[in-house]
Amino acid sequence: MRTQVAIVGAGPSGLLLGQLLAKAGIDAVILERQTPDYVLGRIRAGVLEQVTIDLMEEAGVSQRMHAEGLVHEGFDMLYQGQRKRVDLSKWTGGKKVMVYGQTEVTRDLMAARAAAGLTTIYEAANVQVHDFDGKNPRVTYEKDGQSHEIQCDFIAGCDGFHGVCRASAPRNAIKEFEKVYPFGWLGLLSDTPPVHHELIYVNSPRGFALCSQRSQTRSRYYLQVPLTDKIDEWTDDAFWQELKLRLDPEAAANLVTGPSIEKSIAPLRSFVTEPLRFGRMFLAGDAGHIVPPTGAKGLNLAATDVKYLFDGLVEYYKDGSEAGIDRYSELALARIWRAERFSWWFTQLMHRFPEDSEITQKFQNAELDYLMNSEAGLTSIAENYVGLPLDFSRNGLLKSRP
Ligand code: FAS
Ligand code: PHB
Repeated sequence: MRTQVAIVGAGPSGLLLGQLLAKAGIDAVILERQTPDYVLGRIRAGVLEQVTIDLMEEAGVSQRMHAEGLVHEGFDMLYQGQRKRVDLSKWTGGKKVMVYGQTEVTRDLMAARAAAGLTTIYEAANVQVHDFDGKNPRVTYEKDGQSHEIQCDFIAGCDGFHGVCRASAPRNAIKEFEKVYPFGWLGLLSDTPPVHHELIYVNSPRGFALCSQRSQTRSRYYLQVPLTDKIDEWTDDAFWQELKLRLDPEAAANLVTGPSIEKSIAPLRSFVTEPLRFGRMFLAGDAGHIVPPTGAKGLNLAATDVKYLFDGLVEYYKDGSEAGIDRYSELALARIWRAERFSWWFTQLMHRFPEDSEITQKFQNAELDYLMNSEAGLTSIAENYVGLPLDFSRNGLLKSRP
């Protein structure tokens, strides 16, 4: 088989790239090692930045998102028993975010790809990437007991943190930066109405908590837990009891509990690969970087990588110019590092660390008190949370409000 772009991974990165390429008339085949149901069953991100919303529109898959997504103009920060609102729209000149689960984003992209009759090979085993240092890269895989080969112009490594593409990059050509956090997030999904109409980020002496949502009738909650915790140790009752202990009295009283429909513990890490290009193979999304989910950046960073890569590939195929693909890694990494910094900073501010002493809680409360009562502080949080503009200039002054 031959295609122009072989995409490894049918998560949001691979599917969004495939959809954008298809709309631009560029042929792509997607290889995915799992089944569609397995991919949809992974409960992950919940908040879309404006840039991601715009990309869903550009990809022609935004109809259900606009119909069912929840537009949010702010969120609450709960610390020292007090809840303060970050008015995103006020501090960014009207920008907002959309609460719409990654599962739904993936479902919309899968449906569009299937409806267009585009090739996605699920349950592709032993995917391997070859000859990407030359002009004729290849991808091989096994399916139904047969070995297959795809010849292509480019390989897009959209295969996540544990994928094969980054692992196949020459070790002397890659540098990896990593910080692993000494705790995890225990997430619970329930068909219960959200405790509040907006998200609540909690810094409590007992640990971080987050009250999020998927719809008016489906909620997503997180608790910071030790890395040694096992999911079987957490009954639903234990989860709800601990969440109430971390919330303020009003939220604790309003919390509607119910049976979990999904419960999992995710580790937290900051991770970046440099560069994101190896000859004719590019890394995009979690294949190239990971952020702690505190800043709701993971899915959104994946989307902006895809946009930068897509624009470069269009320039190559339409104008015969390699300038866009040559610039991809540098352009994407500039935005990635700013999101990594925000996600790290927000995680440090909101979580309990094993080495913390009482003074650290005092520092965190003082920083939160300053930020929540400072125009500069609120603007800084808001402009990072809604997402930096795609064309932000690393040298120019970032203007958040007109
Ligand atoms: P993905 O990992 O989603 O997709 C990669 C795909 O490649 C997978 O389907 C995988 O099966 C496939 N693959 C891997 N190896 C392969 C191979 N060798 N051959 C073929 N296919 C292969 N982000 C947020 O913004 N907010 C959150 O709350 C949040 N929570 C998260 C919780 C968890 C447990 C995890 C792991 C991530 C979370 N994230 C969150 C980040 C997450 O949303 C990612 O940013 C997002 O899934 C990135 O999408 P992809 O880059 O497509 O990677
Ligand atoms: C979620 O709804 O899953 C979510 C929302 C905001 C975050 C992290 C996760 O910062």
